[in-house]
Amino acid sequence: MIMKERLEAICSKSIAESNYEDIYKALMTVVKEESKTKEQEVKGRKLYYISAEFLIGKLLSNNLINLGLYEEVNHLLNENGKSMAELEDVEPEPSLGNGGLGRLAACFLDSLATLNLPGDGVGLRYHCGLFRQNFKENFQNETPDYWLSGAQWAEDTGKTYTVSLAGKDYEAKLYQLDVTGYNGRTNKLNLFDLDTVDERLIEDGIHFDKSEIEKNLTLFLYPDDSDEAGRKLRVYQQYLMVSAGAQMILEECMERGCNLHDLSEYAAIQINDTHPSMVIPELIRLLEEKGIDFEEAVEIVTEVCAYTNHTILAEALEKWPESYLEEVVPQLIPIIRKLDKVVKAKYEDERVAIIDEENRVHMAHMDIHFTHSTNGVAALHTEILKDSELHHFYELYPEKFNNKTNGITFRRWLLSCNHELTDYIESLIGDEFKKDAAKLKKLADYVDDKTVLEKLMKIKADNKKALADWLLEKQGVKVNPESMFAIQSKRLHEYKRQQLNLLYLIHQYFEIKSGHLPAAPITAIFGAKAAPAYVTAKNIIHALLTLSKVIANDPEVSKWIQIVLIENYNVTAAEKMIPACDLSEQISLASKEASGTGNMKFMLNGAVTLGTLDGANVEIADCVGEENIYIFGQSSDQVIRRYEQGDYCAREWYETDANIRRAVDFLAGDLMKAEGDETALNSLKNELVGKDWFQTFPDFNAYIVRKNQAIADYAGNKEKWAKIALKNISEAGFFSSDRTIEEYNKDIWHLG
Ligand code: 26Q
Repeated sequence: MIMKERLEAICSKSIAESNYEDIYKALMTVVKEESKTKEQEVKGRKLYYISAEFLIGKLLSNNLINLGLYEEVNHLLNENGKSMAELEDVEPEPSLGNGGLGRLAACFLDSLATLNLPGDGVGLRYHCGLFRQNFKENFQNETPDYWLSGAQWAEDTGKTYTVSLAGKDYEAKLYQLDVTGYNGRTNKLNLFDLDTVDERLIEDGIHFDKSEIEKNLTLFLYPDDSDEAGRKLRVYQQYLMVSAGAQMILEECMERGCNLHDLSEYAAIQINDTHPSMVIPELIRLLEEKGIDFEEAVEIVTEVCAYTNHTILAEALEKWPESYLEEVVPQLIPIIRKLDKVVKAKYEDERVAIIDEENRVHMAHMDIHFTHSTNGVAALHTEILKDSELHHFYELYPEKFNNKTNGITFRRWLLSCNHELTDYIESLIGDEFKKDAAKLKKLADYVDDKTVLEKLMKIKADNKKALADWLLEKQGVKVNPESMFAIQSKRLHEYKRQQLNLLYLIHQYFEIKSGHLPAAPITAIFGAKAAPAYVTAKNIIHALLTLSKVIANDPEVSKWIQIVLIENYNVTAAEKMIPACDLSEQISLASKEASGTGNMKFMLNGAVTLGTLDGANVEIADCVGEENIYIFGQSSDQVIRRYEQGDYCAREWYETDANIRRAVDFLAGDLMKAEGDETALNSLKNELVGKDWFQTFPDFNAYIVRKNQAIADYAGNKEKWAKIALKNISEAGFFSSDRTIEEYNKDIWHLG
């Protein structure tokens, strides 16, 4: 049946008469039917990617593209006076992740299915995803993100698994949603939930009663962990996920003929950071229950599991007090203690122990000892793990350490979010790049072709106009599409240094006031959520919102600079922002950003990077060459040395550098206080002058010089700028998650 008849049969009326909700539901049905035909029987080893986050974003358009139905549906809508954009607005975004780690998991699922590899996701079905952010009186406010209303992609499988938490049994229900590959197979994302969870528990904002587990367990993605009840809830969530997940994995493998001794021939489990690490003792427990002795169970689990590290920030490495685990998962305690004993018998070094002298359980340590692979997510990150953060482990197990530089799926981050650029690339080099990203290199043939360069800039201009329209409609903000769009979008964190960008904008304010005008007008666009309990991050948002008003009130400066914070930055917003970006701000303190993946998305869409030599920026610079990227700032070696010496004194920089002092004083000066909150602004100023833990000041002047250079190049020579953009697109192939997944498969998983 052709699409029109299929949809009209489901809607029981013509497309023209149907509303968007009807069409959305009908298309969901069609997609589900089509994706079902692409399910494949699994032979050999299957991957289970277990992760507390899957930041999948809206699914309709992406599924239509992957199933080859997009053009037909788009045409049909247009014929009937409807638009895909309005249809997309009907779908709520599942924000089941915080940021990079969760989005990476979603990109990996797309690539697995596209590459025809058997690989499912395992996670949790949170009733509310990451909080919704809105701005009120220049502050961030949080409200719950109810996304589970209306038609659902995920279906109730009818299967449940019993999970014991604090000595009580709970039924974890399995929901599954289809992961369609681009011209590939269909895999599954398995999400567990409890039927008893009750959204009425939510009080004002995102607060809720943390005492009743059966009512609140999967209510929120990462509930506030600033108090003890919150932290424990996180352990409850993690164990629900790993216990139900492990039971499901064993059941599936046994159905396929596995006798458990040979589990590694049926399953590979990738542990996405330490959040699912309890899967190790849980699998050992389940194998022992089925009659396998401890030593063999440990061997099997070590062969099956592999661990990915996403951070070197010590505070983000999970260490649970043994007492928490004793309360929540007493059944794992004897196993964890046994594993700790095995380690202590082998290695005297306290630094590699699982349970430390303060009775804290180091999840990452358990992962490294009892999996066969530990990987970092960019070349520099992996080197830092080996040389410093995890050096003692590297000495014990050099063969376990490996790098897998992150990637992004081109289906969502080019084909779906930037149709105009995709079509143009296809008209130049054919469509092979959609499945074989390395083919983008062919674009390099056109770097001297004026027509191509002009068209590229025309596409960018169209995308900027589209973002401007969207901003006006969503936030009532009017921006100048002729200005340079410099975008920093990522979670708000001091190490990512939105505050460096903030100080630059203040610096420009002074420069403009004294007659030193920038080479082009700039729209500085931010997208960032701050963790609700992270005071300094919230103060940085407050300072940006306040400065935005101060500048808007000043006609002399507002001609040149406008600051826009996008409310509720999420995947959907990113899809609008990324194609419209001229300058991609990747300015973390070198050594701190494990990889970054936004940097890759911007590059692929023809933005030019302004960044430090951190994370995957290093590899982007290697690919495009130093003339096609704006690099500044201290090297990671210098930063690490400064930390080791412990002699960084922010106040000295503040007192001796006039630029720094001028900008920082303005931050908490009269103009800002008139518009903003004195306490918050003072506290941010004190944080910077008194500590500046992420070394903003030493990079400040280098950032100003490099950024101004980029703006001058953009304004002065559009053709040269277009060439740099084209070079960036042509070198983006390496950053396809298809390449990343192929490496994981070759080195770690050996699927199928
Ligand atoms: C830990 C303990 C208690 C509460 C929360 C957490 C927690 C939650 C989320 C710790 C870490 C995360 C998320 C980390 C993350 O997104 N890391 C990013 O991973 C990306 C994919 O590898 C990298 O590109 C980024 O550099 C890295 O920051």
